[in-house]
Amino acid sequence: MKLLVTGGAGFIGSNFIRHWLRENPKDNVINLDLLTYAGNLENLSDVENRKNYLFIKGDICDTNLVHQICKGVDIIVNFAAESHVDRSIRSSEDFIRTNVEGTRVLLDAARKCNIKRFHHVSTDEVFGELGSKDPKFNETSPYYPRSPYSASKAASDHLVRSYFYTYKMPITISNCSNNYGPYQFPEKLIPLFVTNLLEGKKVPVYGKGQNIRDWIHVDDHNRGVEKIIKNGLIGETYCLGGGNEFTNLEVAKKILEYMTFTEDEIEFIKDRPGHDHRYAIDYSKAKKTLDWGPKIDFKKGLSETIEWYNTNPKWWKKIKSGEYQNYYKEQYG
Ligand code: NAD
Ligand code: TDX
Repeated sequence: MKLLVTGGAGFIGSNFIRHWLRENPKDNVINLDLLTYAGNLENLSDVENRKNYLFIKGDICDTNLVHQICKGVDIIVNFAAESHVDRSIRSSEDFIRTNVEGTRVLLDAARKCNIKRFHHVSTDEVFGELGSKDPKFNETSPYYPRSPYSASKAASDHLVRSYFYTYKMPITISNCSNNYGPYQFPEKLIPLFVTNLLEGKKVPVYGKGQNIRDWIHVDDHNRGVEKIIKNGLIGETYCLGGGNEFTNLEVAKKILEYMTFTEDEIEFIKDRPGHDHRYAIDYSKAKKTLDWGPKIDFKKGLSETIEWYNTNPKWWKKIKSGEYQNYYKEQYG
């Protein structure tokens, strides 16, 4: 099989490529990534010399490039996106461009090249927010995105689904909850809090810290994506979640406790505008039809993740200083 993975230099995409090459060592993987602020080739330094792995620096919005690369590809897995809610609040321009137009370019190229499977990686945020007692999101939940980020992801999901109905394109979609694990950019809650504490800084909790997220280890997510690609039914959507609902304050306290800090390190700051109260995923469809479920216990996954940041200060210190972008600038411009 020949896979085109987009956004493979980011957090989930790089962990996916590592996972796929481990589980499917004979497959060929092309990683197409624009290396925005979130893309980091150091995430893949352990696979970069493999003969069946090729990195191409490029934009998923570049029609000519994408059409060229797609020739001979069997499967496209689309991770490429602008992914941070707070950035989308500051400016939605790149979000619409990459998440919507980029997905459209990929879909048209996939159609022209008769791709066997187009898997689109999406988020639970497209469904909006839940109240504390609402039932969890599932595949039939109505779309109600409330941030520019989630609106752009919702638009991309709709486009992908429309190509199935209109052109019979062999698509699948996954909507996953909040990921954590190694190589996550330290703007997201868990790596930001852990690296701040390692640097002697406080952890900034938005509002009163009562918003709830459903945490899933990135390896569980990627195992789910692999199952969908291999066994998921064409045209179907699958919700993937971790079954780990915690308030942000609870997560902050777990991190502080593991790292032996006191709650004095918490700084409550101004809330995120339009801050979604709660996300939670009912993954029973994936469990029943794909025999998939999360395996990594949150306490264990969180402590291993904290240890990973603790033992890889070079990786995140370069990011926080901005130096990481020099790694590829000489090579790729
Ligand atoms: P990330 O921000 O860490 O990585 C995104 C990658 O996409 C980066 O390497 C970046 O360089 C690349 N990219 C951005 N614009 C591009 C363009 N125009 N062309 C080519 N490459 C481009 O994101 P992530 O957290 O790894 O998320 C990956 C995907 O999973 C996204 O689609 C996101 O919406 C989805 N998702 C994320 C989470 C989460 O908790 N992080 C949860 C559910 C779904
Ligand atoms: O400094 C912070 N303080 C804080 O309280 C940050 C960065 C976040 N938060 C809160 C906001 C959220 O309630 O923590 C929660 C998690 O925030 P993020 O890590 O920014 O994630 P979230 O907004 O939930 O979105 C994430 O999950 C779904 C990813 O960034 C998305 O790409 C994914 O689709």
